[in-house]
Amino acid sequence: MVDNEAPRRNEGYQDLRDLLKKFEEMGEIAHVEGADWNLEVGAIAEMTAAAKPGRAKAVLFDNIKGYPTGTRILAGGANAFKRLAVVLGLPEPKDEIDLVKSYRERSKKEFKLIPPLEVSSGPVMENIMREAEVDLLKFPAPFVHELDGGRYIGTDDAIIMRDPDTGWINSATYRVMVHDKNTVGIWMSPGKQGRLISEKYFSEGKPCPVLISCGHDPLLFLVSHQEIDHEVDEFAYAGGMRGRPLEVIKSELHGLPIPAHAEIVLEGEINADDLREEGPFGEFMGYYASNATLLPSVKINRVYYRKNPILTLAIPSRPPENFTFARAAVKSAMIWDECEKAGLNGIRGVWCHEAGAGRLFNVIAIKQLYPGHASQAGMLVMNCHAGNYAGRWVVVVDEDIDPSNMFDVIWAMSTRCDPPEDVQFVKRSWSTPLDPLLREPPWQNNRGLIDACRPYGWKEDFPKVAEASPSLKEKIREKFPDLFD
Ligand SMILES: Cc1cc2nc3c(=O)[nH]c(=O)nc-3n(C[C@H](O)[C@H](O)[C@H](O)COP(=O)(O)O)c2cc1C
Ligand SMILES: [Mn+2]
Repeated sequence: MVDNEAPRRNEGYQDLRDLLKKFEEMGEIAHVEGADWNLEVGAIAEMTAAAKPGRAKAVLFDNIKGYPTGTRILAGGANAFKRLAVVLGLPEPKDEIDLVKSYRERSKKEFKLIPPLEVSSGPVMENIMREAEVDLLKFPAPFVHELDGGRYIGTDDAIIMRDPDTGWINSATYRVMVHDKNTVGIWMSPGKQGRLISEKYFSEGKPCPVLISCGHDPLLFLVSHQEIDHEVDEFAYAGGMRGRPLEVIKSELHGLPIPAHAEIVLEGEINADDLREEGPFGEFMGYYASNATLLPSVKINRVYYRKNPILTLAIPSRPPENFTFARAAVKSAMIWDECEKAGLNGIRGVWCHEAGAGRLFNVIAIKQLYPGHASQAGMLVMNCHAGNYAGRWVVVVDEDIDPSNMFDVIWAMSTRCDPPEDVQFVKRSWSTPLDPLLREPPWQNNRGLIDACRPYGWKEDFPKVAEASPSLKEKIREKFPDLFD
């Protein structure tokens, strides 16, 4: 049953094209003409995002070398305060924690899963290539970084699969390399939901049906690259976030749901017995941590695409990356929610720092209410589903510290944390071959929990902070306004 009574929060835009018009009016798009898909597109996207974390414009490439006018690439769609607020249907935030709080408020008050709505057609069906017509080189898949092993058509993508046992649809972002005009490779880290689903098909000797959406509304990318609970359909999650169902069309070959307003969607099967070399690819922790490997290849038999298609592009690299701000904001809110649902009291803020690629350095602020509270908070951040994969550091701070402000966090670590007492280690956690510290399977890593709160036992006696009081600051601001413009 589709819930059509739900509020239509994102009524303002229907798909990526409408959204681009809006971003244009907001002055949030940088246009680039004539860039080469070979290294230039990737370097421009990487460099512009890194120059202004959380505030860089999205980059729209047209007249890409060797491709017709109108065949475009969009990089960093939602990766800034103003644009992320539009995509999430939230007011423009003042700062990081304000964004996290308004996301949470919305999800607490209004959020429920809204299943996708099946429709008979949509813009993605404007063009279809079938069987021998399939030619992936029609799209300007970029060769992203100098040491990569090939061209990547899927970075800001959504890999859509159906669990053969339950019918659950999973949508996830996994990188997709082009092998040739009708073959690609999808790299899925051990334990990822799509990988578990594909292994079920393989264990029965069957190929795994798959859709690969390579251009779409940034909301689809946001839900596909977050750690959403097992057996929760990301499309229903996206529907819940926007307040109306995502429209989908049944695919021709496998009846999988094609987002009706997507730009480019490939359909095929993953074949466990046809292995091809995939990678290497510069990855999100900022390294080439793993070499090329042999992976099941994906034979593409259908391509559905809009006129003048737009490929969406995310650039994993040395942080800050062109997707890590948006990821950090949503992940911070999800971790906060999960900790609260696990019973944690007194949370004042959570922020997943971009320097940790939005995963490896996460900070929670609490008002300490009982002995052991800080350890509990740190362990929950480290082990809840949204915070677990590929983590490294969790820092717990008191409520007077803004967890998104690195200066404050370092001050707390420097003055309230006694290393041998306040740093704890957790071993054998869920990581990935992309972790530069890991050299072989099983891909498990070790973590540090830094308790940078005032020691609970004597926190009331902890030395007072040497800083003008809020009331004195206020008086000074009023009396000498010119000093503080
Ligand atoms: C730009 C980008 C690229 C990613 N590439 C991969 C990848 O190649 N393989 C992978 O396992 N996870 C990749 N991830 C992380 C997954 O998208 C993320 O863990 C997500 O939760 C997976 O969905 P699932 O929980 O349904 O498996 C990527 C994330 C982003 C933002
Ligand atoms: Mn999933």
